[in-house]
Amino acid sequence: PNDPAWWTNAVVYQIYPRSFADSTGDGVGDIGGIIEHLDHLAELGVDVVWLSPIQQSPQFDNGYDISDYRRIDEMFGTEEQFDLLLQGLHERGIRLIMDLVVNHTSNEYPGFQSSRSSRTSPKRDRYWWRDARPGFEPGEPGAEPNNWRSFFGGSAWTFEPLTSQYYLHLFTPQQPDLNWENPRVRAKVYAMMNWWLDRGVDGFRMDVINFISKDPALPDGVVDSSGIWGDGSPYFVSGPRIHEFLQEMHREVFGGRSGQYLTVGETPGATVEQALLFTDAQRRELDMVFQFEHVSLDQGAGKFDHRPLSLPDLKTSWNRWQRGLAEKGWNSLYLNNHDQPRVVSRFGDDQQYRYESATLWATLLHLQRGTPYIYQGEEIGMTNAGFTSIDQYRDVESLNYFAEALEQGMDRERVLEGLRRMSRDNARTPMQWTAGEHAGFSEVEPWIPVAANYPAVNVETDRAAEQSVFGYYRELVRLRHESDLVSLGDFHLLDPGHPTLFAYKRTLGDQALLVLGNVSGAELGVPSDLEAGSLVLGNYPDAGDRHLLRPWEARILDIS
Ligand code: TEU
Repeated sequence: PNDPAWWTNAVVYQIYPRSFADSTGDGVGDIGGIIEHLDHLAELGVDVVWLSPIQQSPQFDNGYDISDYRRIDEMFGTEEQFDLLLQGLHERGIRLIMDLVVNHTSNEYPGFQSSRSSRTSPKRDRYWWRDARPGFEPGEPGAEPNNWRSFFGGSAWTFEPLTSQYYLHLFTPQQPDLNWENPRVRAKVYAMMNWWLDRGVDGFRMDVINFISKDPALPDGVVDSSGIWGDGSPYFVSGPRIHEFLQEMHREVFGGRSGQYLTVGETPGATVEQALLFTDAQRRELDMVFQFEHVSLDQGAGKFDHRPLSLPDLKTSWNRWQRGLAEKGWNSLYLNNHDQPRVVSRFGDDQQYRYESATLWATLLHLQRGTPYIYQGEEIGMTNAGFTSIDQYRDVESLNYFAEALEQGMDRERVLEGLRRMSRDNARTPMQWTAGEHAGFSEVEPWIPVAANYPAVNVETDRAAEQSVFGYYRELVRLRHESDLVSLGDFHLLDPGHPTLFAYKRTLGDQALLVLGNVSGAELGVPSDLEAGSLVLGNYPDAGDRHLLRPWEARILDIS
């Protein structure tokens, strides 16, 4: 049928469970805490919850290292509580998608323990094992099978003395990569996915799913500035068999089902062309993908090497993705998640114009064509952590970077500045519910410090305020639900070169909306050809002067 899919006017809310709400008093968020706040999600109006991993894990990468795919980790609660959560969401008309982490498992996953135990283990080939590089002694520096670097620092290979071979891990050594060339690996993943769908969940967010197909020759990458490590990404980003595997997964898991599901692939490094192949509905691969172009524009040599965002670069990038997936395929729309610093601090003004800049970026994102994702805390304008000491950080990526950068002689203050801006912990501080102790997240000291501004920035205070970020997000969600122009209209970027004006149109038949954003803390004159229209929604208390945009002002105008 040509009816647009149900998710074309849906909004997804991401919960990072360990930082959402603690109901057991151990300082870590849990399922009971989520159940206590289901009405918060229903009042926001979201249609889907994406839940970051809650399966059994030793937590080297906060649950993205799974040791039992069919068991809830007791730190998050019981199997019964999970079923209560699912029921509580479904009762409110909200779907639940799980985080599918199948590029790698935990090193404590029984299958890996068997695989590593001997070269003749029946499960040896479920992971990537290789001999030392020819001419090198096993275990000696430089003997790694190739020069790929892990995303979290160091080599992507770890030597296992037990069998005198190395195993591949694109992330931590506790996250060995699964060998998807092995049909048994694929069959086990599909069986596990079917098990979760049979339990009643509504789909999956798929962790680095475009990394699962590697070039089996595992060639060296081009050596990077380190002079030691190579960039292996040409050999595992959207690799040789990725579309074959995704189409097989779709057949084996969703093919025989009639329900309304959602699959969203996290595809770092994916281009518009590749995303078209991933999300063209005729190809039966994925419904949509998370791409990383717009969240790389403020990065120099590496993630922690900051360069100021150029707005024209962002407009160009978003326009490329809007136009590229206009006819076929579908965009995910996000600026925040558990891996990204908070946008109000990153691209806005989290001091003087926190409300205005948070709601401006929300407008510019939510009025595009695609499915918007709201990350916990974004709906009240939560800011970066503001950490000043390395002792406050928890994220393995940040801690490894700190150690490595200091070892390479980088200035400590500069390294801390890089973390202050870009650490993933900026998104992982406890959800700020009230102005009370520990921001109402927990009765005890949380696993990671609460951001210092919680007395002013919290759900209770925000929802009682004249200018409520939550209230504004609720209007954006309502607009998407009520307007097919917002969900399905064409996207037309205006004035691409303007350094601080972000303006675009949406058109559908004889309907048209004009979105204006002043991405700056200074007043901005509105070009005369953009002054018309009746205000649909704005982030200032009054309509203001149509010739002028106030600092961080957003205006949605009906120009039909
Ligand atoms: O993220 C993959 C990924 O691309 C990020 O690690 C990104 O490269 C990095 O955060 C940039 O700083 C997924 C999960 O979202 C992330 O939390 C996990 O750490 C990672 O995969 C491994 O599972």
